[in-house]
Amino acid sequence: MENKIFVFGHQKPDTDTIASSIVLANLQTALGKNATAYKLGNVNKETAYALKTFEVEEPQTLNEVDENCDVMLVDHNEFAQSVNGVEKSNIKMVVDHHKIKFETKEPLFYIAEPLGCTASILYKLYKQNDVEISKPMAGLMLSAIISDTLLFKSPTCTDEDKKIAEKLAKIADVDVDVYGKEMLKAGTDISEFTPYQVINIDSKEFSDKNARFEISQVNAVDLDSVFSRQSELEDAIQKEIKEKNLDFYMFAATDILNANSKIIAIGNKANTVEKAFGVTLNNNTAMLDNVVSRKKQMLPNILNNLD
Ligand SMILES: [Mn+2]
Repeated sequence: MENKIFVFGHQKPDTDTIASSIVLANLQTALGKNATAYKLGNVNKETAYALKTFEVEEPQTLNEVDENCDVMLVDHNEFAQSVNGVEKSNIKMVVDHHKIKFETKEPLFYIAEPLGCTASILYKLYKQNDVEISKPMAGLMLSAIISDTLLFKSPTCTDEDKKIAEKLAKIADVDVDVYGKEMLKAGTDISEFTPYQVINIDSKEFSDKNARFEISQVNAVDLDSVFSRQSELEDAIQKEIKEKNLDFYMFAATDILNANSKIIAIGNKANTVEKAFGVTLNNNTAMLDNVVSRKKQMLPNILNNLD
């Protein structure tokens, strides 16, 4: 038997990372390889909903790999976001849709496309290899596209992602809009989370032009319920600012049904946020119309307005 291949996505896994790991392992198995999907951390509620709907088992957790391991990476390529020991392992393949910061040791398959989702690239790999897509695999790929593109509302979404999602929905036998909203909603339940956990669900720190700041994002269907916790969220944010010595912190609750974000911005340079989006903070909050993507909207606007 050929060497076992470990297939996995990034740390703090999202739906694309988990779905794409399972799907690539499935495709490789169909092609005669001995491939198994793994996760690098707990799955979130949205992903759990997708797995349950399409009756697919959650992958086992992988803590580290060594020089004897054959691996395939999905939905990431930077070693800092990957598993411990990845730099020593034998990387056989990367399938990804992020900017590339990757060093190769050996020749490999590197498949990158600027699409909204890794799963869209995997759909094309099934077609190229003439492998049939099962209903559960179609359901997972569809879930990943819905998640990464916020049901096609994110500016990261391409026409190709939309077309592929329509084809997958037919195989998965679901109504994209109905299923998509239910799946996204399942991921927005933050009632059991402490304020610290809420602001750290999906948070990234950045530094540029002598400014250090953090942008945190949560998906929501009911902005009022998120903001009923504003004062305790602000306490948690103040603590982060102090501990990390940040110039400002922006917390965005993104309304996934209406494609807007309501923010809390705090810190010495919080006025950067006002300039970036042409808004005035009122009680530390503002509404950003049509802003949903950190990668394509929030971060670039802020970077363009740092002093
Ligand atoms: Mn992705």
